[in-house]
Amino acid sequence: MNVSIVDEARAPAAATRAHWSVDSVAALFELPFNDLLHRAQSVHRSHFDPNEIQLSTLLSIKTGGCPEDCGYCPQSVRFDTGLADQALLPIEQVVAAAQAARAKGATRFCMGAAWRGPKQRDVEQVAAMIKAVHDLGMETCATLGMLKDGQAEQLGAAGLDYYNHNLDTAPEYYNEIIHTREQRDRLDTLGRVRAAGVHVCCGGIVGMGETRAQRAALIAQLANLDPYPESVPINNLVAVPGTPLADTEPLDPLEFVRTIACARIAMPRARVRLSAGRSDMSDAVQALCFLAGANSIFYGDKLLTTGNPEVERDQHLMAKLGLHPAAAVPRASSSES
Ligand code: SAM
Ligand code: DTB
Ligand code: SF4
Repeated sequence: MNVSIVDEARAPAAATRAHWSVDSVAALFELPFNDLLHRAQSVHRSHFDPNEIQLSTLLSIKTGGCPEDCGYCPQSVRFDTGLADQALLPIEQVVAAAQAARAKGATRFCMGAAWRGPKQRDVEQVAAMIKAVHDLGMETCATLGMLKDGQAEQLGAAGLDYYNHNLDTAPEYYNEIIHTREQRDRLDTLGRVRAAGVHVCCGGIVGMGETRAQRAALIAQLANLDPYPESVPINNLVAVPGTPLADTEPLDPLEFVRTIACARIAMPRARVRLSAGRSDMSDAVQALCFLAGANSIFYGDKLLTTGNPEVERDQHLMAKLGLHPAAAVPRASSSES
């Protein structure tokens, strides 16, 4: 199979179209590990400072009780995970968390809500939070579920830089994991975000029992979005007791590194984020992910409801690897798109 630089050479200067067939991504996965990492690091270096890392802090602004049935998620009302529900936080608490994240060096603050999608009243309340976080000089991100017409515009007008909405897994595996909405619904929301001029943050989860071919299909699908997302979170499943995926066999860490490398090659200018699952990763595996082209992490002691490496551990890791944090780039003057 041809794994030359053909696809990459067709990638235009901006983050616009370069078609990736599933076979061409699958062929990347099959490369000898050193060849794959060399290629990914070469692509990475031609678009980014290889020692720069972007730091995003997450906050769950509304927790649990979600009507959806995403098989990986501890926040679905359908699974008994022992999680305590929490209504939408008051804006003061959100701003205090953003200030604390900024003080620790985060430049992007991502607010997540366990909704199928926000109601109009929710959009108004979250818009006020976005404006307040934006006014702190941080990049803003929100992940609130499916959006209706006009909602992305409202969030964008409040100062939203990124909207996170993941494709999660390959189209042919999707219905094994989620039954309450289609991948098409997700693509529609992503279209609304794009049309509103808000940056797209879209990735997926690996380690959910999918095949390598399905991991390749997920990366190809993300890369073929036109344009591809500015920000691509690659999550390793956090297997939470009580969820249908609780007993899933963990993914080989080197296969996770390969997935990062393929994402970097297929989406050369995207911020590829080494996302959920870092708590169980050694420093050595994380270093390989950075070598493979990951240049962003979730930074802070918690993800939404599960753990993340402590800030001190991450600071130590960054110092050991000589990684320095990226500066905040507000949407109007972003160089990521
Ligand atoms: N409710 C909104 C939605 O689903 O669009 C926003 C919040 S949801 C928790 C955001 C994303 O977190 C999901 O799309 C999924 O990719 C990721 N996620 C959730 N639970 C996870 C887990 N246990 N392991 C890894 N990633 C997870
Ligand atoms: C994303 O891709 N991963 C983050 C963020 N976007 C919202 C969420 C990970 C959640 C992991 C499980 C939890 O902590 O609830
Ligand atoms: Fe709800 Fe989002 Fe969890 Fe799915 S991933 S159950 S939509 S909170």
